[in-house]
Amino acid sequence: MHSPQSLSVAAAILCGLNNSHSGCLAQPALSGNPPNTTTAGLTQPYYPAIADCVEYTVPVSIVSESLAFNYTHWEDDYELEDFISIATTRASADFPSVFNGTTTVMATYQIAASFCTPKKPNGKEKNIILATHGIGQARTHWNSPYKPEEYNFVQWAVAEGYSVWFYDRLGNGQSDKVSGFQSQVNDQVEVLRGLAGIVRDGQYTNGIGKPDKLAVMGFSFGSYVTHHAVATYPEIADAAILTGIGLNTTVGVNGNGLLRSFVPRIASVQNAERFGDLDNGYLTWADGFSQINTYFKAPFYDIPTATFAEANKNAFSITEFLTFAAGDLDAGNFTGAALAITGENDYIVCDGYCPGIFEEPARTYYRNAKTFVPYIHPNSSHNLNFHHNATGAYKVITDFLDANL
Ligand SMILES: *[C@@H]1O[C@H](CO)[C@@H](O)[C@H](O)[C@H]1NC(C)=O
Ligand SMILES: *[C@@H]1O[C@H](CO)[C@@H](O)[C@H](O)[C@H]1NC(C)=O
Ligand SMILES: *[C@@H]1O[C@H](CO)[C@@H](O)[C@H](O)[C@H]1NC(C)=O
Ligand SMILES: *[C@@H]1O[C@H](CO)[C@@H](O)[C@H](O)[C@H]1NC(C)=O
Ligand SMILES: *[C@@H]1O[C@H](CO)[C@@H](O)[C@H](O)[C@H]1NC(C)=O
Ligand SMILES: *[C@@H]1O[C@H](CO)[C@@H](O)[C@H](O)[C@H]1NC(C)=O
Ligand SMILES: CC(=O)N[C@H]1CO[C@H](CO)[C@@H](O)[C@@H]1O
Repeated sequence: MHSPQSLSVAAAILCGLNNSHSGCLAQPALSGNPPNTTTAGLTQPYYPAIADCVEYTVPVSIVSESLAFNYTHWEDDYELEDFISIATTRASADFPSVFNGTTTVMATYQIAASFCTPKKPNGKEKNIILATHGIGQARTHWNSPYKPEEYNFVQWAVAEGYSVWFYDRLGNGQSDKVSGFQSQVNDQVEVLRGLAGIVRDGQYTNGIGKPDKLAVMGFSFGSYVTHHAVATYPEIADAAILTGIGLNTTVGVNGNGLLRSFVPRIASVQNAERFGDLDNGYLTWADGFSQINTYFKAPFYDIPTATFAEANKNAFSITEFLTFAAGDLDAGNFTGAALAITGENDYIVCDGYCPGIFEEPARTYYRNAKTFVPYIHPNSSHNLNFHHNATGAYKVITDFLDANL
């Protein structure tokens, strides 16, 4: 059910880091492969040399019951800080919900996407992974130009024979922008449902045609979008890969703690050049250290990697942050295969330590899945994609698909 969150459970979420905040560490030079300049005309900074990649702008029409944000829109960071102090005080139970009712959103959005297939197909390329990024980086989360041998999921998956379809979420990257006081999980579930249908129909699949199998995959906020989507529309995919997710929201997600460790600021004020086209509902953490606090665990990451993540961060909307768990949770009608994987020390979804709280209620939610695997990846916090041994996590994912698609 799409239950509104009250301010006091202002939970938090996800991924991303980076900002071009001038006070941050200098951006590292890219290492590993240089951008493949033969992809001239494409907009992404890098594509794996082993892949054939194309970019699309895909119109997606949705009808969504969107929660109505019922709090004064802040004009500046002073007003934002007042909102945060009210949202996190122990007296916040006396404060009315920030959401009041729903509005029906009927819209067609332009979604920017990339699709990569193996140059040397081996039969698995008709198994397509449809990936939804989190809070932080847009679709470069999956296709990092920075040390791609270590941090690029698309490169790994294509080497394993899979095709990957990945897109900028609404409000991110090159996709359409909507108000940061509206953009939220319910709308994005409908976007994913639309995209899954389009890909299943073999549209925008660059000669691959209709996929044999479709796996939906997410990171962080994108994993909640993916989870709610398969819970509500279980037929959309054959498998669900949820990275950086935790479904034990009572013990695992510390909403007040997250709102505080994110240290939110109005994004357009922090960096007008990058975020000036976003309204004041779009926020970003104060600096690279806030990102590290929330997404990374020492000594399992390198500072230049976190700096890269900060320099490439996108803003997130307040309504995304407050609604991440507000979709359908019970995936009891999903009969495909599901993998939930996150870092052992995930600060965001496990309050810093996953053992003991990761399996339930996730296993109950996925009780009718063909298989459900809860996997705790060692030596990592939330952003497992940019920790040492990210490829160890990638191997868990593609081994899971090999065994279960
Ligand atoms: C770049 O991509 C092209 C075409 O996809 C490929 O032929 C070429 O080998 C790649 N170059 C590098 C440097 O990876
Ligand atoms: C909150 O909702 C009420 C009733 O719909 C409306 O009158 C009021 O203007 C809303 N306040 C804000 C700040 O959105
Ligand atoms: C919604 O707004 C109306 C009108 O301002 C108010 O009476 C009601 O209590 C609000 N509901 C919530 C859940 O805040
Ligand atoms: C499963 O689907 C049925 C039929 O649409 C529906 O009535 C039921 O509520 C669904 N169960 C869950 C757990 O979503
Ligand atoms: C969350 O994990 C705790 C600790 O294992 C467990 O007691 C609790 O039942 C879990 N919550 C749910 C909703 O399953
Ligand atoms: C790397 O990740 C894999 C998969 O989680 C794990 O089995 C292995 O122990 C990890 N290695 C290190 C050094 O953390
Ligand atoms: C340095 C360190 O903490 N390494 C750990 C990585 O994860 C494995 C498996 O959990 C541990 O045994 C190591 O101690």
